[in-house]
Amino acid sequence: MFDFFHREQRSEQTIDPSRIPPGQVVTRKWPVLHYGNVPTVDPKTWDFRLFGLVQQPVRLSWDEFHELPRTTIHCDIHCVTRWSRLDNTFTGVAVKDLLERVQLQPTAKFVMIHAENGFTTNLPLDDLLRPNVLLADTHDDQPLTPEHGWPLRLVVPHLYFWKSAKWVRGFEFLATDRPGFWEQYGYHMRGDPWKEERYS
Ligand SMILES: Nc1nc2c(c(=O)[nH]1)N[C@H]1C(S)=C(S)[C@@H](COP(=O)(O)O)O[C@H]1N2
Ligand SMILES: [Mo]
Repeated sequence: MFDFFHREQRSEQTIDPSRIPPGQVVTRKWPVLHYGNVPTVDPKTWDFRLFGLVQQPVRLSWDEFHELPRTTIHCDIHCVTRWSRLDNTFTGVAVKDLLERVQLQPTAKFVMIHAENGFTTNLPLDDLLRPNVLLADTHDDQPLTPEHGWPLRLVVPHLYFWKSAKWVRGFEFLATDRPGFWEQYGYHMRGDPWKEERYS
């Protein structure tokens, strides 16, 4: 216990303050936060859909999705509830690699992210297309736990973590921005932690 406390203290002292957005506190734990229950997911019926303003809608089965090229990213997580967790490693499929499978209509400017049980979150298309935005199934070299989003979660490192939908199942491309689940309750439409875009 004492040793644990000691290590926490020492690690706090070595954190580069320029990595911590305003109003955030560093944690070494990884809290679990979501609305509703952890879904039960069956790989046989699971799919990932690209639809909305696309030339041709795409539906990838579990096997098709897992044949896509894999990418690893290193990032910090910033939650709007004021915890930040530094130095995470996520592995999965880069969104930019997945989107090579689909041709967007030129009017597509926003994305609604769809997850299990009707959870949604909205993003500008430019934020989704950043090179280190990932559909992850692995965290720190371990498969994601169901509570953290197994079999697949979005990771959008440069925005508050509620945009990183767990149990994600598809992207719907839109011409105009529409609020997702938390955004309808007043969370910000974009959520940049460096600008403290917490609520609107
Ligand atoms: N499907 C789904 N994804 C979700 C949420 C949710 O309620 N449902 N909550 C978001 C919120 S508010 C946060 S802070 C992060 C928390 O992720 P974690 O539990 O892995 O820390 O998940 C996000 N992804
Ligand atoms: Mo959150």
